Amino acid sequence: MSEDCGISLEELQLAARNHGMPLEALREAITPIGLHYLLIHYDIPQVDVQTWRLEVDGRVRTELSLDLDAIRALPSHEVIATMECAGNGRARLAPRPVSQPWLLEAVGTGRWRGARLRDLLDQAGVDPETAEVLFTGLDRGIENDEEQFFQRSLTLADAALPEVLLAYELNGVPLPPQHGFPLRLLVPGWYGMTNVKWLTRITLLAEPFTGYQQARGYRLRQNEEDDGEPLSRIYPRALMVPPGIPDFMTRERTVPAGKVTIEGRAWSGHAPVAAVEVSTDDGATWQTAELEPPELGPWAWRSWSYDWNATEPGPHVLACRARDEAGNAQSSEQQWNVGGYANNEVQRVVVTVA
Ligand SMILES: Nc1nc2c(c(=O)[nH]1)N[C@H]1C(S)=C(S)[C@@H](COP(=O)(O)O)O[C@H]1N2
Ligand SMILES: [Mo]
Repeated sequence: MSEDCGISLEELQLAARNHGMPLEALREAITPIGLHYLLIHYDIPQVDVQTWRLEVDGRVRTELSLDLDAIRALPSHEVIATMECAGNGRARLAPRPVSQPWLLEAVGTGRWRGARLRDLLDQAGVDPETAEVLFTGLDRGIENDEEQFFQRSLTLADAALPEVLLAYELNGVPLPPQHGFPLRLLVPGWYGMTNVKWLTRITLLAEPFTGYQQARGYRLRQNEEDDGEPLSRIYPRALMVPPGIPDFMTRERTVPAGKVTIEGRAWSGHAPVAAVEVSTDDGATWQTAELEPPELGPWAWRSWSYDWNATEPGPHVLACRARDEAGNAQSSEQQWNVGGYANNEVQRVVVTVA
């Protein structure tokens, strides 16, 4: 990062709270809990599980107020899901949208366990005229001059998908405070903001939700007047484990000459990953990487590798890119928008062959 990007103290303050996944952790199929990225708009709420309840209200036959045992008593399901923040890649955009300044590390893969949302909705009895399901977290703050709880909605059809969970476990243990204890929504394949943490209320709405995080935030807007399209599913991305060893300050890499196996993971929330390609000449030419089968199921990243014959001493720019079976691909140039969302420009890593 030689360019002076002028990160402000406010951005640093966000970045120090909301850490990313160190990219060497791409070696792990399931991200260890402390290495999974974090994004928390306001404060982590302190929850007393004895008094905590999940309220279900709005257009339902029976309003519910459930403790954690009641949710654990529903049939439990496990989903391995790769979660990525919609702002991943934001920090290199020019001009830089001022928010959490992610480079590429806002991703992680968890083994989530919970009850199916649709089992709970069945229990409450949903009015068929319902338009949306609103999810409210316990965390409260001020954003865009508006005091609010963190809230997001889904259409009833999306909420009823079988992979959508009310998750109470991550990697075999109760959710840790930073990931939404005691309960969070998990919508596999969708950008991070969909997965409301510290869930306290589910409300069935007759009309679409128009709160800040839905109507203003998390939309692809070209200017302040533009309403933009809402973000939903994750666009494809491949990331590599940075090869060799890093320089402490620049984090540029050094490898010894010879065969270098470049490895990484690739994902898409739209469709299965179709191919991963690697370039060792800054994107001038691309070679097909070896793509492993989807061993972790349909909602998780897949591992890939490519053997590079690194004979020429000096600096090289490595890059990787994925595309999915729905025809979505990674862009070779950044896609600017007001919020700095869904920027899946290819990763570049400078590696010096010694
Ligand atoms: N209640 C609540 N849920 C939330 C958020 C939040 O700030 N509050 N952040 C969202 C965003 S933007 C992301 S990217 C993911 C991050 O989940 P993680 O911190 O468990 O990785 O949580 C989402 N759910
Ligand atoms: Mo996010």
